[in-house]
Amino acid sequence: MRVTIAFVIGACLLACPLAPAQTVADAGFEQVPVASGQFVKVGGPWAYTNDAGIVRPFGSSTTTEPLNTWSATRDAFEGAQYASTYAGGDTITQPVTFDQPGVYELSVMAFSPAGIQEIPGNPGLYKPLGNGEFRFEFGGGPVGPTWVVPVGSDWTRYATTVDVTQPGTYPVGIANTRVDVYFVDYDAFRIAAVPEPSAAALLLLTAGCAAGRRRRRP
Ligand SMILES: [Ca+2]
Repeated sequence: MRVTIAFVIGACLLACPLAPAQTVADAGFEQVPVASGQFVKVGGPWAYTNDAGIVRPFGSSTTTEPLNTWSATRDAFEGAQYASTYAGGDTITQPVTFDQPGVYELSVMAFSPAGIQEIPGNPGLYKPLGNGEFRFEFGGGPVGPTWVVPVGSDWTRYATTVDVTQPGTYPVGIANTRVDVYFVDYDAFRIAAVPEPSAAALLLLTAGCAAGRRRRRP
């Protein structure tokens, strides 16, 4: 019986290796201090393009200046701040070092506010906000499906998996895909290793089960 238990414990250790922790710096957009009801586009480990930046609720853009349109109409999912994006072409990325190859899950909390927006660069032109759309970014391009963030939605976690074939440092983040009138706000970015049973572990499990069956025979 001791042999069988040792087989099973060994197999489980091989099948469920301790996942290496991939460090996402400032995953909740708290590092750069932002005044209440304000918006900041530079600083910290993340790089922001177009309208993307960090907000501290509550507030929304009252300017129609292009590339400075933002929204902060909910409390942060965690902490006091989060990232805001407006329409297509906005990206939020940072370099992340992966020490080991493997499958990793990228995920982020997101919501899309409802309302009416004055169109940047077109004073007096108002349009209703619609659904947001984004994809995860990995290695300098989009990865996984296009996620629709329904207009008027509350914080929800969206996730996709990436296959890291070589250890290294890769840009990781999100990119808004649809060119339209919408906001998507983001918080609590996460990266987690996805454990996969190795072939050796499956062989050990099979051997352990066989040994167990033999020992149970009278
Ligand atoms: Ca936060």
